[in-house]
Amino acid sequence: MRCLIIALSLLLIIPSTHAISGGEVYDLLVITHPEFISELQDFVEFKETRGIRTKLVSIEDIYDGVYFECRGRNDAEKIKYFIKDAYDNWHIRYVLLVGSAKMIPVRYVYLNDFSSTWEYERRFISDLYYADIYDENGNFSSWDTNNNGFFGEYRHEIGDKKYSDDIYPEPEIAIGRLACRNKIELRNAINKIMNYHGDSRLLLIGGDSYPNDPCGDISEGIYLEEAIAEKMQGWNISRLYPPKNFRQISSYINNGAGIVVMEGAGGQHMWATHEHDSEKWIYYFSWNIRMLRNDIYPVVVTSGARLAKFDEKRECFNWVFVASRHGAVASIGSTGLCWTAHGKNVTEFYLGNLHLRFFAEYRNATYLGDAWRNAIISYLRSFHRDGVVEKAFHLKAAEELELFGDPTLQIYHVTSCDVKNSKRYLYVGGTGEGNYSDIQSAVDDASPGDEIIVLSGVYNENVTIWKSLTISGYGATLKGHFDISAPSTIKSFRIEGSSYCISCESENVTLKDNTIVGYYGILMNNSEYSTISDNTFKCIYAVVMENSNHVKIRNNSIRNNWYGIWSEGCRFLDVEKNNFSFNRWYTLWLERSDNSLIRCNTFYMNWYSIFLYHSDGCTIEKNIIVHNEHGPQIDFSSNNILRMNDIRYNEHYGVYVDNASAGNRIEKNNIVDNAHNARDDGKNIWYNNYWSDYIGLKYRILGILRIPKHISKFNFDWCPATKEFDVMGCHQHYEAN
Ligand SMILES: [Ca+2]
Ligand SMILES: [Ca+2]
Ligand SMILES: [Ca+2]
Repeated sequence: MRCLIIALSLLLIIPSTHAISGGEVYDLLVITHPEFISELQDFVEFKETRGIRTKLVSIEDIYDGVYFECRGRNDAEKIKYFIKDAYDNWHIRYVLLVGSAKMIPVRYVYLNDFSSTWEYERRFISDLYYADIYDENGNFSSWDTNNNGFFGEYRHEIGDKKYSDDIYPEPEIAIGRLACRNKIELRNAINKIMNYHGDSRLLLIGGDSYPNDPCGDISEGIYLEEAIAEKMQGWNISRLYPPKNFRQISSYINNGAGIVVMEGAGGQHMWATHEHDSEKWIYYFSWNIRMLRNDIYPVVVTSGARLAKFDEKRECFNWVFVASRHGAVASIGSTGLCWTAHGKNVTEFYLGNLHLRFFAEYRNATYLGDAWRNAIISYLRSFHRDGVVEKAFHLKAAEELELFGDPTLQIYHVTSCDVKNSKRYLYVGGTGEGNYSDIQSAVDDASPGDEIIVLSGVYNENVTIWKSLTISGYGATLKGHFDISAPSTIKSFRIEGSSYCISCESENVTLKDNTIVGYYGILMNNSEYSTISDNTFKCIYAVVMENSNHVKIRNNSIRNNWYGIWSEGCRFLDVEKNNFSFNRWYTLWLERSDNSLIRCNTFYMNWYSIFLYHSDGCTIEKNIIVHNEHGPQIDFSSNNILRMNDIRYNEHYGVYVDNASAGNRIEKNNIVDNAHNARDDGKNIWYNNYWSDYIGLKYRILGILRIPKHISKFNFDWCPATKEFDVMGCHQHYEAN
């Protein structure tokens, strides 16, 4: 608003020959059909509260000369003169027309675009007419310089003669239209404008507009939208390339978007595109728009023939977006045939180029109408006005660009907060436009926070990740390794490393859903607060970790390795719900790894199961430790708790504590049918365990008398349990998950 006020005050300094001394000043002029005057009161008040000085005028007042002398040969020209007077006297910068083509006259232009006969378009609507007030010489821009009653002529054929008006339609103001046919449509449109908040999500919908094009054989919609995405960095971008069907488009819009771009083909009431080089159409119809249920109202930008043509009975696609209850707050599309270039020229010429400029301006504009106006100005100034066909197409692209909506709609700009939360998706593999062929190139190009989608295939490379990314495999195998030095996520890969698969030297790394095959699986160093979950390992060493506190290791399948988890100097580990089985040497080795929690894991048929070495203050509970060579072993480790575990059928000791360990508390475990159930060479506390070899089970009276259970060498469980403990709860829960 500050910018606008400055601009207006500059205008006030410039002496105007038409200025009424002490006169009114407005930002926005609303020209309405009289039927809507009362409906628009709320809207005018709303605009005023937003700092937009608004003047509401009915076309009858214009024709009756209530404010300014009524001039003009026809109604459209009368309105245009009025806008000129309002611009000169009230210093308006924006105009909103309220009424359908029948209610507020439209200007048809007669531009011959030299297209083939069957699609020849003799005339089309241009609301730009009302916005181009002055010509290049500072005179009223009539758009009928040959004064024959036809406007915007360009090689217009009458009989065997061709007529042209000499116009250069650079707009002085921004204009939008609410092409309402009734009060319901107006109410819907106004409600959305008044409840508009904006959103940082940008939805790009497109495919191949011209299959088998001769200019690169690309998917034009995608190519253009990726160029738009470049201009909209920081936005949270979703891509439907191409959409599967109308349902998918609707569900994405219902999900919420701040801007929706649909680059494709069209036919007034329907938009369509193709898969790459496919002739089959994928449609989206005006009745699909009417079924939308979104609460976040986007600005919709379309390409496609006559999607903004609003002078027929048949529904106008772009207008339905704004007129329906949900849908869009505003839309921009073409009232005519909508020329876009083939192949890679799509971004260079015509509407595609104009769209790019629109988004470039969008980023800098305060109000939506400014983006529309500035894009047209920048576009008209850029092209060479030589060449008959080119000129026709260029002029037409600008003249047919229709904004349905409030030109003073405040543009939503992404903030640093959005930028932080936004992410782009980069694709590796597959056949999509712009996809990378290797993962490292995508990593190099990505920005922190982006996600890299790696499609199915085998990738022979070593990938270095030094920024915060999510890298997701979809059927992808990496033959090589990931080196991670920033908080990142690697998920759903198969990784076959020649020496190791993943090395982490960063905190907050997440490694999830991977299949990891190598000599070393994961090497972690100084990776605090990282997570290793839901992976499958087939390695010599599955996980080797050093100096990494607070790491979560959950739900992994660690089977058929030599070493499972080897931890040195990692405190506060959280090892839960893993399946450790058939590992041939140390399965869970914790060395100097104090205060760790080992809970609800299964240890089955391993050589060593749990080994605490110089580790104090750990809790080992509710694990199932069966059929291993060795049950839990505690060496040089004190003050740990071993509780509620099921320790059964192990081939050596069920529980072994050496003479350098003290103060460990072993309670409420089931210690059943191990070769030797327990041995304690130190001074530890055994309490209330269930022992399969407790004599009190055989002679119940001894149990009732609480005869202690002797533990070799020098210790006793003073209160042995006579019933097994149920430790299965968390395991069942795990299975259910
Ligand atoms: Ca003319
Ligand atoms: Ca002009
Ligand atoms: Ca193509």
